[in-house]
Amino acid sequence: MKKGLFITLEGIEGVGKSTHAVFITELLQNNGHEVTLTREPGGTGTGEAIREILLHHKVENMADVTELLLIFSARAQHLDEVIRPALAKNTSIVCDRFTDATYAYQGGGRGLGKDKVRLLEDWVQEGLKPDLTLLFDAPVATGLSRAKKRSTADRFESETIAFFEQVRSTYLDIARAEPERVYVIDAAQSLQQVQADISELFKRKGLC
Ligand code: Z5A
Repeated sequence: MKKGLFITLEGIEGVGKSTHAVFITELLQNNGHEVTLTREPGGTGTGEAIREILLHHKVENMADVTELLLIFSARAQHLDEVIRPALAKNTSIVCDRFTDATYAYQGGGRGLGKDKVRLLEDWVQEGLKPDLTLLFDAPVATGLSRAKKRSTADRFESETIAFFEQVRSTYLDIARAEPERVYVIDAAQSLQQVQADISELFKRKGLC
């Protein structure tokens, strides 16, 4: 039986995470892996209810710390109900966003800094980290224009360009700090080229 891997997909809005999550899940399944595709915030009944609160426009004046704690509440449930049980059965997880998003959005974008995020990460994850993270990187204008074409803006998507620039630059800092885990994929390329790059990376890593 193949070992279950914890794979996360990251990047600003509209860079193709959800599209590539399906592609990666199928790529792994076609190569004999059992895979659960999931997302954050969400992935469980409790997590999806928290997601509604986090993304909903009607929620006004949410304090940044409240947002951070809600995200980790959803994550605690996700780890307990989905991620840890799957990995224990050697089922791989493909997760559309995880804790790097918290460093990027709450730590960077909201300006809460790394330390509060790290404190919660250590407590809730007890050392569990993704085996592999794909950071889909594209200029903010590219991501936002793709996201706008697809749906109306949620509470995060209504943020300023400066917010998303900070999110993007925090993500790139993480990739520089952890090159053995985080692979940056140029998401400004065509869909076909991005997927060719993913396949090439997975081949190099012996995953397909
Ligand atoms: N959030 C947070 O603040 N802190 C956290 O810790 C976590 C999350 C976990 C919800 O995330 C929000 O939660 C998110 C951050 C916050 N902020 N927002 N907004 P989400 O992942 O559900 O939402 P999202 O980032 O907005 O996802 P998205 O808009 O669905 O983007 P995407 O998944 O990266 O892209 P996509 O849906 O696959 O593609 C968008 C469109 O572009 C679609 O029509 C594609 O066909 C097209 N596309 C994709 N790639 C290409 C290429 N290469 N060429 C041309 N067209 C393309």
